[in-house]
Amino acid sequence: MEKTLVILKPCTIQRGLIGEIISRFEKKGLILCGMKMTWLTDDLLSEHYAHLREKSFFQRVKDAMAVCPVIVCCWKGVDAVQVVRTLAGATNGRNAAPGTIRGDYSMSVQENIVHASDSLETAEIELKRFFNEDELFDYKMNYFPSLYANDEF
Ligand code: IDP
Ligand code: MG
Repeated sequence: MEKTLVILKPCTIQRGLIGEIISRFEKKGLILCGMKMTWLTDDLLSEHYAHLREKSFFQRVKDAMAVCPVIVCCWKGVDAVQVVRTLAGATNGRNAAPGTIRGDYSMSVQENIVHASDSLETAEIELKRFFNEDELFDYKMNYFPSLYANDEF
């Protein structure tokens, strides 16, 4: 089963949407393996957003991520990386489909509620970036037979 990283961005904390957004992932059937509040540093954000370093908005995106603490979560499930990206929706909240998190809660390309890892390789790197090994947990969920068929996991 895959594990993926989600960050509830400062805009989500400021707008009082923490419970709503976590609830989306939980209701979908993803399993929470770790969660903590942390205040991200500019150095960590430079690493995390390295793929945007040539963009004019690089510093602004990093500053927006450091307005207040964020909540980092690890979610587990079959195809969890793609499932979470689909739930998150398109980067620009104004274009994101209704029913997706960004489509339902965001009017912005920058203030778009969540970060979600974009591939399995990225997820592995990003989980190591934000969590120590002893902050992630594997445990049994009793509702598994209601969530998946035997041959799905
Ligand atoms: P993603 O979050 O959908 O994976 P990325 O292209 O990886 O999108 O960009 C990372 C984050 O940088 C976005 O979630 C958004 O907050 C911000 N961002 C991306 N493109 C723009 C832009 O054109 N203007 C302002 N912020 C942007
Ligand atoms: Mg991305």
